[in-house]
Amino acid sequence: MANESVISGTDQKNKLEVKTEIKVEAMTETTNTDLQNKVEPEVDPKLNSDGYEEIHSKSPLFYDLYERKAELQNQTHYCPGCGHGVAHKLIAEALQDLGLQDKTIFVSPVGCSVFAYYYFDVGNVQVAHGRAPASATGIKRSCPGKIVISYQGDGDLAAIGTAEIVHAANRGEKITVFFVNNAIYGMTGGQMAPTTMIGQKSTTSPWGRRSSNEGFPLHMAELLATLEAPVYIERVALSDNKNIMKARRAVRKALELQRDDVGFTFVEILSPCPTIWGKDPVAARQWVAEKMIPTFPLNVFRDRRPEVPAVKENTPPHRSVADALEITPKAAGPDTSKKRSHHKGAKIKIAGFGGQGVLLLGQLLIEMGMREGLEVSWLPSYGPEMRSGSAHCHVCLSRERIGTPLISHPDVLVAMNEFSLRKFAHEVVSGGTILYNGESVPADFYAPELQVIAIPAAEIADKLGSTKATNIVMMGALLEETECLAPGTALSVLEDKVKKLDLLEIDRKALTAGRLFIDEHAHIGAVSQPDGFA
Ligand SMILES: Cc1ncc(C[n+]2csc(CCOP(=O)(O)OP(=O)(O)O)c2C)c(N)n1
Ligand code: SF4
Repeated sequence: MANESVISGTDQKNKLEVKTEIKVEAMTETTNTDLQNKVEPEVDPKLNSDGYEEIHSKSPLFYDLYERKAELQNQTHYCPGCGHGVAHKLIAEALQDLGLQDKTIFVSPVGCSVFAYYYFDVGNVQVAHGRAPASATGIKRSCPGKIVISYQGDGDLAAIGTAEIVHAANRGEKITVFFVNNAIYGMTGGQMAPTTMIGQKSTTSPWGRRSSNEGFPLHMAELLATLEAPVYIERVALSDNKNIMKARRAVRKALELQRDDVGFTFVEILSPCPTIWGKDPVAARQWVAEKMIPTFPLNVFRDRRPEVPAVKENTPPHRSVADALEITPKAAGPDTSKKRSHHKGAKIKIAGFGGQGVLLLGQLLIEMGMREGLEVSWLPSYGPEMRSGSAHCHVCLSRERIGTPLISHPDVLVAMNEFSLRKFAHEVVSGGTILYNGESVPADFYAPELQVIAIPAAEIADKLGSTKATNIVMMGALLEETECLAPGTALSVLEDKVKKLDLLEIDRKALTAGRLFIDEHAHIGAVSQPDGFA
């Protein structure tokens, strides 16, 4: 029985689904008896008139539904005939077959494949334009057991990200890079890419690329193959079924090498972009074969195991992060263990205007979290003005590893002004808390599912000697209300960080005053009622 497998994107329907056709040829021996008893062969209902079985399915590694626009959850955003869909399928199948799904972290680029995280049911990170190899480096070095994939277009990898890819390859980072080369910027409407071929028209080279003016196309596979470190570099093409099968093998091999911890692997995939090329999907594939392959020859440019250095290289001592930051010896304050024992972590957003100590409050909290042995993250966001412009930060304190420092739905909002209260209140989880720096919650502010506590922090700090301590009053209130960290830790952090003794004294009092305010007033008068009155 001959078994021929043909894989092609059924992008006519703009779906990622791939039609696999299996041709089944029955091997029969004809004998006289057969002829006498000639019976019409049974027609297998599964086969179509050409003798192929059509299978419409997608790899289980893809999400069942793509959580994108409500009306488009069964299909990808790629154009009909786009090579990204086929490349996605090859990667998904390889990860599935190699049993790597749960270990994989996929780094999506900027470009048409920016939404790859909607499709791959693996760990996903989306990064800035061209930076995927740098981000992948960080991820792989901090999680060496993971399979880290940097998936990039030619504008992303060979234009804005040239430095990142060259240096990641040169360092021999143990990541896999899939480089989808369609000789154009797809997402932004067809500008010339570094890989645009001589004579090829684009919106920025409407006369066709000229070597005298725009230079020659970059051959990234060949360029990277001049470096010492890479272990595997191959160029493949999605031009026809035979080449797609070769691409399939290359994708698999690159991932296997990463699984075996061998070194840097790179697969360049020549890929059709029918929309920008102005061709139908079939003609676009032909164009890959007839125009791209002669310019970018298919080849294995590197396939070797790294040589063991002749001289043993010095390995720097491995130190824990806490050790490197010199935070281990500093014990938390006296009552730390008591508080920590019921601490479940908190996601906090602190918002106000520049100059109110919004970002500093966040930094103090994560320093405290580190001292208490928690996982922490701090993500600041502010405008061009250093003072008076709006600023906020996301603070995550967790017993578990933090997936993202971005907090879309905080448990606690510390609103340092009314603008921030109104702007961010809707983000707070139902049942969450808002600590508002104000004498009372504005009369028309209504958030019945939240606990809103108004704290006259600026006034309290002013009475203590400096409005600069407003953020510390809020910190005291936060610690008392949520018990997210121990006040003793706060004191030890303040003692280390605040160098001016008079200010430290005010901060100490401010911390206590914030805590006392919660104890004495919060649950009596300062919490907003469903009718909106504090
Ligand atoms: C810093 C920055 N510069 C420019 C852009 C605009 N931009 C978005 S995608 C893109 C080109 C992507 O082309 P390519 O990497 O070839 O991917 P394709 O869309 O063809 O898959 C550009 C220039 C951006 N988003 N960010
Ligand atoms: S513009 Fe080109 S690369 Fe982008 S989705 Fe469409 S066909 Fe694919």
